[in-house]
Formats: sequence, structure tokens, C-alpha cells
Amino acid sequence: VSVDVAAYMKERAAAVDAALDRFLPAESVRPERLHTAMRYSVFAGGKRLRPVLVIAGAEAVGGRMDDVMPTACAMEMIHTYSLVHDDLPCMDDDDLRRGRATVHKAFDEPTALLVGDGLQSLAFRHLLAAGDPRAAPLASLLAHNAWRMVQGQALDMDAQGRALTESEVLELMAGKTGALITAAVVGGAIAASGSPSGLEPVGQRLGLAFQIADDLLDLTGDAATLGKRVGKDQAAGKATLPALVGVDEARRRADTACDEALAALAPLGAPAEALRALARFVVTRKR
Ligand code: GRG
Repeated sequence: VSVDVAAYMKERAAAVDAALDRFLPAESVRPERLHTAMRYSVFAGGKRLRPVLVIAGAEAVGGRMDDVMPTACAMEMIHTYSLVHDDLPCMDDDDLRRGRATVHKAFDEPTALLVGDGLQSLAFRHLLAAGDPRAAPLASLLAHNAWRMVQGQALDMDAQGRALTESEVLELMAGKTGALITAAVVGGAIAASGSPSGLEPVGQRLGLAFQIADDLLDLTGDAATLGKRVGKDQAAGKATLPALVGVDEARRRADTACDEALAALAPLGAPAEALRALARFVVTRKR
């Protein structure tokens, strides 16, 4: 069984978009500006990688997309909150995200702050309101990893203007990016079967591979394709793996992490084929 990863992602992302559209407050509902900005940030053309990983994680253990949709949407809401806050002038100060003006540019800073806060609260409300018997462990998984993401971001902020060791960079990456990606893969399995089903190492390796690929794209990628500015890490003197070990070695590490994820998926057989295709996508993507 081979999976056409572009078609797989497009189909699942469309289902996720429809579910998010049903769940998020309408723009016409008061306070209109907040709800409009929230929808602006969520429906900006993101890849939907985390919710698609939730679905693929569920399918890998025999689950169905419809049963894990609240978990998938919650992951994307937490992810979008992190991007909106990360773009604020007090953090990375970005004016472009997902190919359009960042939320604080298109609206204003207080609105961007509230969009992030609101998306985080709504993510948990959505998970807990869905009536899923596994809502409590899922909310706990999400809370734990959203918290790890905040810790990773704090390490990133602390690192500014300071040389980091390789293990410090890996720690930062595991928190900032790896935590939510791990939560997505494992969350899919828990939502579908009640058990992580051995998917933690898969999520961790994918998180590492994803962040290295992200750092490489910042160095070598195309701004128009990515929908955000490139070269920012280098200009800001950010501690990234490519900056520490070089582009070629970083690419090797990403490929190794992908191979390790594939090896960890081997026991799951054919149902994990989409997750394998996504693992390969993570290291070959151009956006
Ligand atoms: C502000 C609490 C807080 C956390 C911020 C996720 C994060 C932590 C910062 C975002 C900046 C960044 C470049 C993070 C690492 C990689 C990453 C998460 C990239 C964006 O994810 P994609 O490529 O984005 O999946 P789309 O737009 O496709 O959803």
C-alpha cells in the first residue's frame, strides 16, 4: 500500500477545516473583532500537519478520523495560538505568516494576544465538551505538551545572543516544536484506542525531523512558497542545529530521525502507511 501524501493531507485537512469552521464562533457573534481575528488566524492556509498526524496516528492503530476530530481540532488551535503569540513584537516580531499579515498587523496587538488566549481555552473546551470517554487523558496530554512548548519557547528567548551547546539546542527543539507534534501522534492513538500504542518515539523523532527541516528551510527555502520571511534565524543569531553542525550534517540528522520513526512504525504494519508517508513528507517538504 502506498499513500499519495499530498492527496492524503489535502483530504484530511479539508475535513479538519470543516470541523473547525463548525466549532469556532461566527464572525457576526459578539465580540465580532475577536472572532474575526480568530478565524483569520485559523483559516490562513496552514498545512494542518498536527491534526493530520492525529488522524494518521489514529488510523495506525485501527481508529477512524471522525472519532478523533475534536482532538485533531484542539491540536490545531493550540498550534495556531502559539504562532500568533510567537509573531508578536515582544517575541519574534514577524509581519508575515502563512502568506499574509500576522494577526497583530492585520488587527492589533491586544487582539492578537486575546486570539491566542482564546484559542487555547477553546481547544480544551472543545476536547472536554465532545463527550469522549477519553477526554480527560487527552486534555492532560495536551496540557502537558502545550506547557512543554511554552518552556521550549522560554529557553529560546533566554538563548538570544548566547551560544548554546548542542544538547541545549536539542532540549529547546524538543519543547518548542517536538512536544506538540508528539502530542498529535500519541493523541491520535489515545483518542482511537485509549493507549499511546508505542507511538511516543515516533512523535519525538518526527518532531526533531520537523524542526531541523524548518531550520533548513529558513536557510535555504523560498519565502513565497513558505509564506513567511526566511533567513531570520541567522540574522537574529539564533541557536539552530544547522548553525551548530552545518547544513549537510543537519540534513543527515533529519533523515536519521525520519528513518528512526519509520523503524519504530514497522510493527504496526499496513495501517501505519499514512504515518510513514507523513514522516517522509516532514523531511522533504518545501513549505
Ligand atoms: C508563543 C507559547 C508560544 C510558543 C511558540 C511553535 C512556537 C512556540 C513558535 C513558532 C515559531 C517556530 C518557527 C516554531 C518552530 C516550527 C514551527 C512550529 C513552525 C510552524 O509550523 P508549520 O510549518 O506551520 O506546521 P503551518 O502554518 O503550516 O501550520
